[in-house]
Amino acid sequence: MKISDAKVIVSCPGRNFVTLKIFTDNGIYGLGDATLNGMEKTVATYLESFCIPALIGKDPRNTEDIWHYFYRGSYWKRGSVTMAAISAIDMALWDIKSKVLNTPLYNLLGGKSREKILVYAHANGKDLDDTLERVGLEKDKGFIAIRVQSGVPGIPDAYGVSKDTRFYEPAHKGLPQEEYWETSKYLNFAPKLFERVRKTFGEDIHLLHDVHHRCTPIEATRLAKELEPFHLFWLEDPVSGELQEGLRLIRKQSSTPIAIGEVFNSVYDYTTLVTEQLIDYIRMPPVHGGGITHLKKTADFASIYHIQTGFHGATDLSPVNLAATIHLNLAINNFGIQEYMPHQDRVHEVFKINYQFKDGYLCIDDTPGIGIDIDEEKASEYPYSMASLPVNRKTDGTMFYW
Ligand code: KDG
Ligand code: MG
Repeated sequence: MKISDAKVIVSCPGRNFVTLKIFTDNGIYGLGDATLNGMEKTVATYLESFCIPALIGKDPRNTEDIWHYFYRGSYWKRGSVTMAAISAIDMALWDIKSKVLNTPLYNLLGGKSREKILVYAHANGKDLDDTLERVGLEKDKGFIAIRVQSGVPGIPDAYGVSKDTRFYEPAHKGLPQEEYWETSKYLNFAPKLFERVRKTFGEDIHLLHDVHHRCTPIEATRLAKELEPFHLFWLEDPVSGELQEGLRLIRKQSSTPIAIGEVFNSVYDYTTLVTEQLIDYIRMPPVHGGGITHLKKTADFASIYHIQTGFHGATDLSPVNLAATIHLNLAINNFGIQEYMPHQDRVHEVFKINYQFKDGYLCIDDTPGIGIDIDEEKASEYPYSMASLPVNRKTDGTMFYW
C-alpha cells in the first residue's frame, strides 16, 4: 500500500481551517487537521512545498517511521508551524490505518477506557452579571463543567471575551488588533467573580478559569491562593509556559490545580513540569502536539507522574482535531476532561461529524477511522480570509506578554 497523492484544503466557514487529505493507491484516504490560528497559510505552504512531495510513495501504515522522518529527520526541529504540519500528516495516517483495519481509531490506541468523555463549556460574559447569566445558560444545556471568563472593570478588551458572546473567536480580520491590559485590576476582580459564581451555582458544578499567561509567578501565586476557597477544577496558563521554573512558586503555596500547554508542541516542553509534578493537566492537543503518535506518548509519560489530560479544544481547531482527540480520550487511562465548544453551523456544512454532546459528555460513533469527512465543494464556497490573534499592551503602551 502506498501514498499516491495528498492535498491541502484551506477553507473559511466562519474561520480558517487547514485540512490535509492523504490519498492511497487502494482508494482509501485520510484526513488531518493542520490549523494554526493566524498562521494557516504558513502551515499550508510547508505541507505543499515539502511534506506532500516527501510523502508520495511511502507506506501509510508506517506511522511511527513517517513521524520520525519528518521530526527526527529534519535538521530544524519543533516549532508550531512544523509541528502542526507533522500533526496533520500523523492524524491522516492513523485515519487511513484504522480505515484499512475497518475499526474506529480508539481500538488501535488501547480500546475504550470509558464510554463517554467529560467536557467543559465556555461562559464568557462582558461583566460579572452577564457572566453569571452565561454560566446559567451553559448549565441549562447540560454542562457539568464550565470555564468562566469575564470582562474586567476598567479593562476595555478582556482577551477572549468578544462583543458577540455566542461564538468564541479571539482572532480579528486582517492584521492584529491591539488590546490593553492591567493585571492589578484583573487580580482584584477574579476572586470576586468566583465568589459570586459559587454562591449562585453551588459546589456541584466544576469551574475552570484561563489566565492566558497574563501573570508573573508571584501574581499567579496570589491568584491561585485567593481562588482556593472556590475549589476550581483548574487554573489554566497562570504564567507563560516558557518559564517553567515559575510554576514551582505557585505549586509550593497553593492547592489550586494547574493546567498548561495549549501552545506547546512537543513532549520536551513538558519534561520539567511533569517530572517535578508542577502541574495537574496537560493541554497540548493532537493538532499542535505531533498528532496521535506523539500525543499518546506525551499522555503516557504524564500518566506515570499521575498527571491527567485536558486537551485544548477551542473552536479554532477543526472538527477533525476534535474527533481525533475524542478517540485518544476514550482510550487513555489518565483522561481528565476535554474542552468543548460547538462549532458554528457553517462548519458542519463542510465537516461531516460523528460525535455528539449529551448531558455534559461527548460520545463518538463506531465509524471506522477517525470518522470525519469533508465536503470539498462546500469548503470551496468559503475561501481563506486573513485573520490574526490580537497583540497586548499594558495601559501605558508597553508590549505585553501572552
Ligand atoms: O487561538 C487561540 C485560542 O485557541 C485560545 O484563545 C483558546 O485559550 C484558549 C482556550 O483555552 O481554549
Ligand atoms: Mg487557554
